[in-house]
Amino acid sequence: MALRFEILGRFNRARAAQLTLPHFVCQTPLFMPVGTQGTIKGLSNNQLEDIGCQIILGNTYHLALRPTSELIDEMGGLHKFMNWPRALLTDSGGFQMVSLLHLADITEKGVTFQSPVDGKPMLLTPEESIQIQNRIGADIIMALDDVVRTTITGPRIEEAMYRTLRWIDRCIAAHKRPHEQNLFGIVQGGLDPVLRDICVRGLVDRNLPGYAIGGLAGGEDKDSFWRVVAQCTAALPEDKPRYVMGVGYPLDIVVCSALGADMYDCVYPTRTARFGTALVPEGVLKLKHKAMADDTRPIDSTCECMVCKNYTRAYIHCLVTKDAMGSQLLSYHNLFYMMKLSRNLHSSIIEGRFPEFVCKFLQKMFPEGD
Ligand code: PRF
Ligand code: ZN
Repeated sequence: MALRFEILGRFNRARAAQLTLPHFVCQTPLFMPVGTQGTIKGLSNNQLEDIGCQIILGNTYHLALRPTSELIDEMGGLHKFMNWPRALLTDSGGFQMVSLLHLADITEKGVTFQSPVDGKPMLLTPEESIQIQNRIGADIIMALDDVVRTTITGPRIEEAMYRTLRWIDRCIAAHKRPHEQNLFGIVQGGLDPVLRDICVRGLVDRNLPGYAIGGLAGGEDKDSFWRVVAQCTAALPEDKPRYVMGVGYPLDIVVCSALGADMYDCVYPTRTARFGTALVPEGVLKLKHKAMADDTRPIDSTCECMVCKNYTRAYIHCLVTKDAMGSQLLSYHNLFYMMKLSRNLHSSIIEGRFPEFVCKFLQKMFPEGD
């Protein structure tokens, strides 16, 4: 195991912890921005550090295609290659292939897909995914899982859950750097509590350094989503980090943290920035809206970020459709918002004022009469 997870405070099921990884000491609850090609689109590493990013996510699938894991290995690993001194996490690649390339086909061997480079069929096995992630060298690496949409039903959900359990053993056997990199297992099982329970137990038996809750945030209703998170967090070990994959929206992060989850990742804050949307305590602010054209206020007058200190809504409105700087400034603000939310969750849990924080958060987002 290459991590330490110390719980510093609790409020009912919510926890605030210190997660010590090989490259950085992180505070949880924690949001991890997603950088596909070894960068968060439009932001420099210095800016990410200024914002308070503690760990960023890279995708095995993208990095393996370009620049390739062999090259990253030759360059001394991804930390060195991209000059990022803090923590990194890589996802195993299967989910990206299935969600990006609808042609991906999953068999017991692994995930088969057509290479977007030359169109040739390629196979990503659990062993290969781990080998690639060992070369990339992230602090946390993810097991290859069989992910199916939560909105489908029938035997395919069960098949994917049992396959995920069979693949975890192949991942563990293939992992060559357990003292430098932490392999997290991923709980699958769709919305079925019996399948989720079998999967959690199976993974916990393997005594992994951390666990992820996968297969969610794929279009299921909120009630089902939160129920699965609640069930999994209740069954996972207290003393290990719990990561809800592909989440999300600020409200979901607050709810999942109340349910005992610790880590999150999502493209939403940066993707929505590129569409001209800012995250604010009231919800979202659409900078493309014509009402912004002569609005001299900052995006959010309560935000202390570099963008809100220096630029008006009118200026960002003007940039947003014409210049990459518009989406860069919005990405900066949105990630600052997510990091501030993570820090507020952490400190309010430790200081015993988590309920007050959640009430204020909800009151701002859903004011009376709206
Ligand atoms: N598995 C993996 N990556 C993921 C997910 C998953 O289930 C999700 C949730 N749909 C996001 N990213 N490996
Ligand atoms: Zn701001």
